[in-house]
Amino acid sequence: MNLKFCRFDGWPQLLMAVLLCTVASANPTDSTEPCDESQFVCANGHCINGHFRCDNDDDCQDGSDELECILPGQTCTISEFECENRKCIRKWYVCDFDNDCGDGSDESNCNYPDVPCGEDEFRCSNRRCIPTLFRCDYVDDCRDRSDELDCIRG
Ligand SMILES: [Ca+2]
Ligand SMILES: [Ca+2]
Ligand SMILES: [Ca+2]
Repeated sequence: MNLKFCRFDGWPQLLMAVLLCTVASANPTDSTEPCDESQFVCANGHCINGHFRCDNDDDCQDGSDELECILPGQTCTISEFECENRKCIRKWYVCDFDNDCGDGSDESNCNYPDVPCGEDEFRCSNRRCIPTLFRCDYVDDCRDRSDELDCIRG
């Protein structure tokens, strides 16, 4: 039997290296401890002192401790839009043709892309396009009732 390979000096070291690497890479997950109650859990899993949250300093190093912060004098979080009536709505509800604020302030000052309505669509006063079939069906599909105006009801 040829044991030449087993006696090759490189093999034990290589094996050790593989073993060590395996152990080392398994370790971080094993040693992750939950943050304690006074700490803030960053999106990247780091624990930071709760006092460092929303202090305008990126302590998590992924910015997550500075997200959703309510700034002094502001009632909405930074991911929200503050309506003129002080209501807070999600930012993506701004300029989506829906009056989410209730006072229309999320739909004012909008630069709507000037997409023409399709052939079978009706252009609402608020520029939303709805299927022509929805016109005069007693449902406010435009959300500004313009599809229910000037209807000849029989
Ligand atoms: Ca911070
Ligand atoms: Ca809206
Ligand atoms: Ca309708």
